[in-house]
Amino acid sequence: MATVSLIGAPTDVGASVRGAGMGPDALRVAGLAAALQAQGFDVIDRGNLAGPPNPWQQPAQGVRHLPEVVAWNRAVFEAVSTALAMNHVPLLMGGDHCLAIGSISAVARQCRQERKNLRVIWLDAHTDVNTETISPSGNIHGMPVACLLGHGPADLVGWSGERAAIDAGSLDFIGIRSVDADERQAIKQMGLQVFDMRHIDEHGMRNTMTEVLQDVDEDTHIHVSFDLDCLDPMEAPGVGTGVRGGPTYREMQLCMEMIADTGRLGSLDVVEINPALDVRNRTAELAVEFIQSLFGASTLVR
Ligand code: Z70
Ligand code: MN
Ligand code: MN
Ligand code: MN
Repeated sequence: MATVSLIGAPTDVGASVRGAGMGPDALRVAGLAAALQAQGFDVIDRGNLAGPPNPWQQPAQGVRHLPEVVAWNRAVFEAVSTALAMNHVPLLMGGDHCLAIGSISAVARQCRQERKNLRVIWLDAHTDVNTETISPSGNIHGMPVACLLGHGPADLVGWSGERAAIDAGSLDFIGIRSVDADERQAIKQMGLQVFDMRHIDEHGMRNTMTEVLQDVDEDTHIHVSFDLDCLDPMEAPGVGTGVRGGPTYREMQLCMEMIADTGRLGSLDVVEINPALDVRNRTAELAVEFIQSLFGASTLVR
């Protein structure tokens, strides 16, 4: 059985609402390590990374807290690289979604070295493909996808060793229902594959995931970047920017189970849990349930 490396990154420097910095401890309190251990995994909790506090400033040149976001991502990049070098499955506990820049850059670099095909599955209400020139907010948690595709603030681009850590064709968005006006243009220009809520409504989660996973082969490393605001806020109230109309509990379980069935999950981000807005840690507990499914737990023996 694989070893899972839990990496806490307690920060909200990329977010518009304070509180996501408490996410790692919310996941610990919800029993994440014990849940994975019960499934037979070795789990090492690496504790929390260190980084600068949130200065709570206004955006400058289109971005908020750029030096702080760089510092946190540097720590994430190093920790994820270390876990991958040991052949562990890194599980990044955010923190806000800006941390996917460091996490996925490290994964992309490792995949290139091992000649593996990286596939990124981005579970989110938002596409996070803004840049400093088009972002309406300046919040960097709305920009990680752009940075990973080689667009965005220079300090956050190129970390994997190539300008683009991933190409548009190896990234799939699931659950999308909030896209800013200029972001829509960027999605078209970059040729991104968006399985939005309309697609899930019309085709169902099963057909959607069959399409997403069709070209996964033995040499594929799947990275899941799981923003908890992908879920409907009725289910997951503990997020900073909830958007009505997300996948149901059952749909999200099926999504996780179908990814698990490929046997190719190699790394994971769990981000945007905001305990300050949650109800009795419900969102972190929900996250633990979905992570269990993603790691191959199944309700019945089949
Ligand atoms: C908006 C922006 C965002 C997460 C909100 C929101 C982005 N598109 N991302 N919550 N996780 O400000 O760029
Ligand atoms: Mn996000
Ligand atoms: Mn989001
Ligand atoms: Mn695709």
